[in-house]
Amino acid sequence: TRRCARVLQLTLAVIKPDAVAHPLILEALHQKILENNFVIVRKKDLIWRRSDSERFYAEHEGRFFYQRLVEFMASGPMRAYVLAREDAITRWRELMGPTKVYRARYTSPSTIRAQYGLTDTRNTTHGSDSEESAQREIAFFFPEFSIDQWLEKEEPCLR
Ligand code: RTP
Ligand code: MG
Repeated sequence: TRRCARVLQLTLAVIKPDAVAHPLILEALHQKILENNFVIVRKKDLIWRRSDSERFYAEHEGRFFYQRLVEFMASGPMRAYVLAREDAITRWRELMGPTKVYRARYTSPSTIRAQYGLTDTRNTTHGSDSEESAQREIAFFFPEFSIDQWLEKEEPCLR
């Protein structure tokens, strides 16, 4: 095995339908990913069926925002990325900012959600919140992608 120049971590980042709908916002978010030294491991544009949405957000079933969340996430095209970086999970969530847009605008105005978010549901982006959810979510969006194969072929320094 090679010496590791840096230890990488994978995360799943999703650009939600509200942001994909606006070409300038979509491009700005893509640039932000590159500027922040993420390696784009995989990228895919897709549209969810309602049943995909319900499966992905099953843990939120019963919350007051569940219906509008699953409806919104199946309402139009999204873009999903597998991203690699040191501390990818935390770094992407820092760039997104707080879930609630009003809070984002108040406490962290330079974040993605503060700049482009519309509401707490239509808040531009999603990011995995732990290594366990990153694994699950990468498999959900990219069932054909094998982390182990990628590791062997391309990047032996993953954490
Ligand atoms: P996620 O679970 O997607 O990683 O997002 P998160 O931790 O930033 O936010 P969480 O509070 O867990 O919310 C899960 C999803 O529901 C949407 N949401 N809508 N009041 C609302 O309309 C509302 N509250 C939360 C969020 O946009 C997030 O995708
Ligand atoms: Mg959450």
